Amino acid sequence: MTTLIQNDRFLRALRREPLDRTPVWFMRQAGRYLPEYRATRAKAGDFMSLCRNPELCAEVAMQPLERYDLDAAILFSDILTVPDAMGLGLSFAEGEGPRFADPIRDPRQIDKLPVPDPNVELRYVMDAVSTIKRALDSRMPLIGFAGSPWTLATYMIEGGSSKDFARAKALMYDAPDAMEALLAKLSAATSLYLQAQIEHGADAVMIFDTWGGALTPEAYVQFSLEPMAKIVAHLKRVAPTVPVVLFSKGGGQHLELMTETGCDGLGLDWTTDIGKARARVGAQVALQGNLDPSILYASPKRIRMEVAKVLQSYGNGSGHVFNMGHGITPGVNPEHAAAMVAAVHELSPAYHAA
Ligand code: 1CP
Repeated sequence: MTTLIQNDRFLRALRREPLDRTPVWFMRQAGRYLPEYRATRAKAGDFMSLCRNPELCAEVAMQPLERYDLDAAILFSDILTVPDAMGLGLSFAEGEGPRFADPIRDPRQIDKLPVPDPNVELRYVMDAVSTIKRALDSRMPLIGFAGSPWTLATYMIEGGSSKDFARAKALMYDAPDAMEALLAKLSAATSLYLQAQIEHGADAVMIFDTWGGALTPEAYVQFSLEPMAKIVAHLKRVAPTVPVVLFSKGGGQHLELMTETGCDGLGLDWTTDIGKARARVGAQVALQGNLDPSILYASPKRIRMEVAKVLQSYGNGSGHVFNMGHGITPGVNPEHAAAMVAAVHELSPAYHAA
């Protein structure tokens, strides 16, 4: 049974239904820029212990909602939980990025990788979804998420973050069949993972393709888009009414192809003009974005001006979810995020007048 959600602006915008104002949430809204997040993480010990504790996940997922008048909550977890569940051994050292103890260094490892059962190896994520849902008490929708197969593959092959994706791209060019086998496995694992998040209460899901923009247009289609399209097709079969948002950072030139996957919304980074994107694909999908996250380092007055420009560029009517073009960064003053949210509240109703 589905319970009615009190504030459903986010879901209505994804369905491009009429609204009173533009909904707003932001990527990494629960994170290191908030002192209360840092306190909870300290209580957990480290980042993965936080992710494995459903009560603390709910605590941090709710923190931004207490500070700001937002229209969606997002699951607190990470995209790298899936490769961890495939046995690669994820850890986050203090002040450093992610590390895999057993990265893929030989294509022969790929065939042996298991497709995890989300209700077993990723049980802690499902428990976090259920616990956050309970804490939300139907106030607003909960967004579930996963990484794109390509983005996960880069971390699995590099063993962590990378600037040039040297190993991942070498494998892609020298052994495309091995790369496709890895991506197929990740598509299967991610399809089940997102389906399980929906079964535990996620009201919409987003696929983060953070590194899709590092590929040539041809490689993007083969190695990033196609594996994501398989996931969208699976979700549309098992949960046709749950909106799916695709976000390829640096993927502004591929919006038409992304739309053809059958997704409901596209996340845009700040290098794409949202008005021009709407003219290209706005009749078929909603658009989410796309304030430059660095604007939050400027003054509240300047932030308001830039929010106004994004709203004006999208223009009249529904189909826009206000967000930033990427996650909020740890050095941002939380008051500046408040200025962004307030500006969306004040300035967006004019674009929804009957
Ligand atoms: O030190 C800490 O407390 C850890 C910082 C942190 C946080 C708050 C990491 C480590 N992950 C997260 C949470 C997280 N990650 C969320 C939670 C929900 C929210 O948005 O509030 C989400 C959606 C992610 C997704 C994620 N993790 C992405 C895709 C989105 C993006 O930002 O591009 C990626 C690439 C990761 C990998 C990751 N997790 C964390 C780090 C430091 C990294 C590496 C990033 C890189 O390689 O540059």
